[in-house]
Amino acid sequence: MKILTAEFIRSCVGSEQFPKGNLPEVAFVGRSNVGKSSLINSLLQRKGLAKVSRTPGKTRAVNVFSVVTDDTLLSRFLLIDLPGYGYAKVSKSVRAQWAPLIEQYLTQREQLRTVVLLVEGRVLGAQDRETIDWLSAIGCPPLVVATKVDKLRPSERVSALRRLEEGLGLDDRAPVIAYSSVTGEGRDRLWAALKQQRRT
Ligand SMILES: Nc1nc2c(ncn2[C@@H]2O[C@H](COP(=O)(O)OP(=O)(O)O)[C@@H](O)[C@H]2O)c(=O)[nH]1
Ligand SMILES: [Mg+2]
Repeated sequence: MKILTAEFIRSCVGSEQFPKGNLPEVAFVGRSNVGKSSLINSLLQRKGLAKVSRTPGKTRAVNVFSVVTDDTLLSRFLLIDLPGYGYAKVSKSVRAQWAPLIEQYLTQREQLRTVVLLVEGRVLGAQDRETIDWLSAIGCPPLVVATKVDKLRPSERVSALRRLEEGLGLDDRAPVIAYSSVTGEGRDRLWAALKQQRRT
């Protein structure tokens, strides 16, 4: 699978700025600092495309990228980088502004093909299960990706991922995809899942 083009289109701070047209969309959600920007860069093989920020919670907009691949199953789509949620460092009033934007995006888009939820491979976040339940309830059951799996010791890896799947209530039909933006592990599996998956 070759990425022919991958480019930033725009940052949306209001729903009226969401893209027009009918290209399929793949949206990425996750807690701030979970490794979302790194994963997007790794997936698209473009180093600085999505900013990798050391300050958690900086991106509050819905960022739209346009992607063209050489694969007919997913040749042209929009990659949507949704703002991270759950920052301690962002004030309540700011949070109140952008949380509805995520919800508007997820509930309004007919073009939305897949929602990818990123969780940390090492730790089961308190909110992760709730987020899956919420996404499922609004009609967007997510594809779940465990990030930063290079940080798992080989001896703990299998049990850690199993614990994660159990904690998230995932079953064998929808196992977590183990990903590392450092080693590139999981990239092929994630692409395969994205090509396959269609929201029902
Ligand atoms: N070891 C390791 N660190 C990662 C990985 N992905 C991201 N990071 C680090 O985690 C931090 C947050 O990454 P970033 O992509 O900005 O997360 P975002 O806030 O979710 O967009 C940065 O310091 C990254 O270098 C990974 O796969 N492995
Ligand atoms: Mg980021």
